[in-house]
Amino acid sequence: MALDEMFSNQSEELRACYNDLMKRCEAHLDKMHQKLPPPKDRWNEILNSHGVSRRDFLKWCSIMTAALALPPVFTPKVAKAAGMANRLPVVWLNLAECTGCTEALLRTAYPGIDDLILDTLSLEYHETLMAASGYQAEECLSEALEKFAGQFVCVIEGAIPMGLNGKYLTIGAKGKTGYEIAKEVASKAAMVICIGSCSSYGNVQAARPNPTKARGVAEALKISTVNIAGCPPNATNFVGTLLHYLLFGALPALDRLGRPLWAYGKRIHDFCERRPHYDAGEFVEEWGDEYAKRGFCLYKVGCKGPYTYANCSQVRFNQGVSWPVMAGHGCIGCTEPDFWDKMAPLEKPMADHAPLPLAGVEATADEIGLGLTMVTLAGIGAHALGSVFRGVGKEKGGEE
Ligand code: FSX
Ligand code: SF4
Ligand code: F3S
Repeated sequence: MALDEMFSNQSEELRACYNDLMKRCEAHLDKMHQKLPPPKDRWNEILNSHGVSRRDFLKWCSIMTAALALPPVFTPKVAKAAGMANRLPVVWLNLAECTGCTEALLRTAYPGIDDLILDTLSLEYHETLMAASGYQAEECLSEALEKFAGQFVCVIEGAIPMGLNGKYLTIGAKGKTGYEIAKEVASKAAMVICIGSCSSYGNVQAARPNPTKARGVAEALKISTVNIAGCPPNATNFVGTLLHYLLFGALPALDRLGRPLWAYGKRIHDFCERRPHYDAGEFVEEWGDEYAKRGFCLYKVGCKGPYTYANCSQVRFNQGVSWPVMAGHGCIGCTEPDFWDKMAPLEKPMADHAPLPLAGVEATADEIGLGLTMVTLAGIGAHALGSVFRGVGKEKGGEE
């Protein structure tokens, strides 16, 4: 369907806006097609060799189009961008981290289409995956920086230790610090994507007492980054960000923590399949109890979904099989800054160990942070407390 036809019922202004967006998108895709190096393998052949039909691929593209908040008429453009992803040079740095992000993103037994995109990225440098080591690896990095200057995407996994002049993390034969390497690579990149909560905000590496003075990349280097938060993050959110860049040559709309709004704009709590139980005051009281078996809400055993912004329930993990709350454990808030400190103890409700806030309100992603946590606690704490008084007919063996 043509754009004008699709938006025939919409205002002139909206139609003009989408027309402009489409023109920008077409121009950028053409530019990328001219500019990017040729692919090592053709995308169609990659799909064929993994038994993915064109129909399945287009279905995936329409899901990604919707996820990126674009109208369906952009689906063929998303398909074109996806087919170009394996031509985008990527330099991937591993700093202070556990390599869980790489594990979660690049290793999968039954790859879906986003996994295939990740598997076939043109990785010019990735310490964990590359065959080269020592001086040879350092040469690969210098060559990539020179050959693809201003063109490559820098992906950073892990925090940057700033203590002892950065010496808590030195890498490679020349003993450069993580800070020095990240600074040099980021300065030559087209954009910097922080993969995981460690590079986004410091995360477990920066948890109290943080002896290495680890920091997130944006804070350490004083630059803007796109933060694909999560410990580990979701492959779909990373792939969507790459697609957005290929489509428009620009960053997606971000919240104040640098997270793409299309992926981190809503609370876990608002799209949780256990939410009706929360609303009905039906809670798991302790691990393995009758209520756990009945899939009740996990708030009282520590779920931090009410304070956490991410799309885990919609995109899920492991080829869409499950996500933490579905698997039976509360969300631990892994997409939020300082969650190891602020959300601990992870298996107890916030209301048990934080001061009571002023009033219960709903909030936008931009209001997350301690302020929001404190405010939201009121509503949540009161609600959980209310359920105790109501008894909600949940004495062991009681009726729902
Ligand atoms: Fe951090 Fe990634 Fe958590 Fe680990 O490396 S976001 S500790 S899953 O893997 O950086
Ligand atoms: Fe779901 Fe957790 Fe919210 Fe309960 S508190 S509805 S388990 S997100
Ligand atoms: Fe992390 Fe919570 Fe999702 S723990 S993976 S943000 S459900």
